Parts: sequence; C-alpha cells; structure tokens
Amino acid sequence: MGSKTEDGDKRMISRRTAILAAIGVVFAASTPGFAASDYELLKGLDTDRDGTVDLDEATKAASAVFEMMDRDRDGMLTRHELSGRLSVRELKAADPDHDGTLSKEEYLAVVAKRFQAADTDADGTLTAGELRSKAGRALLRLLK
Ligand SMILES: [Ca+2]
Ligand SMILES: [Ca+2]
Ligand SMILES: [Ca+2]
Repeated sequence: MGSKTEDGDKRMISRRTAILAAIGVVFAASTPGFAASDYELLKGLDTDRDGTVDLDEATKAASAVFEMMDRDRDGMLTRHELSGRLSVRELKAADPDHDGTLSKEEYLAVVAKRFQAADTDADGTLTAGELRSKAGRALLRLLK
C-alpha cells in the first residue's frame, strides 16, 4: 500500500515537472532577445502591478539606478559613471548648470521629459507598447 502511494506521488511530481517544462518552453519562445515581452519590459518597474508604468514608478526606478551608478556616492554622476546611458550631447542638454555632472534632480528631470515623450496618449501611464517606442526605449535606458 505504502509503495503504491509513493508511485502515485512520483507520477504526479513528474507530471508537474513536465507541465512546468512546457510553460518554460512557451516563455522562452515568446521572449526572443530582440523583442522583449511585455513581462520583460515591465519587470521591476511596474511595482503596483497594474500593467503600466506611471511617473512615480519610473522615478523610483531611476533613483535606484542613479544610486547604483554613483559609485563614489558624491550625489553626482560624471560622464564616466553614466557609462554610456547618455551621449555627450544628451548629457550637455541634461546639465543646465554646465558642471559636467548630473545631480539626481537633473537626472530625474531627463527621466520626466522622456516619460512625457513616450506617453503618446498623455494618460500619465506607459503601456508596454509605449515603452517599446523609440522614446520609450530612450526612457528605459535610464531606468534599468
Ligand atoms: Ca504600475
Ligand atoms: Ca550638473
Ligand atoms: Ca500612456
């Protein structure tokens, strides 16, 4: 009797493993590297899980990225610390006090500007589709 139950358990476990494997295959197939899935796009950004990214969520993500990049923790990002997230020209435009570095305020101002540019229907939230646009991808570079 005991061994019979054990066999049953094993069968169930292997069935569950097969289902999980099948799900994994579907996931992998729907997420080729060049076209991120909605899930991939929103991952880590959509903290209230309503399927869109609002400015508050974008700002939070950008703050975390800013702190991660600010290696010497002086509250400023140098071109070096920005490590290619902004081009020289973009950095110049984002640096109104022309000190060659970005404060968090300056960084978040760029984020807000790009957020608005990506929000083509101006409803205050970004869908996965809006994030996939050129403006959306420019914003994502500052958030991840
Ligand atoms: Ca959200
Ligand atoms: Ca500055
Ligand atoms: Ca929108």
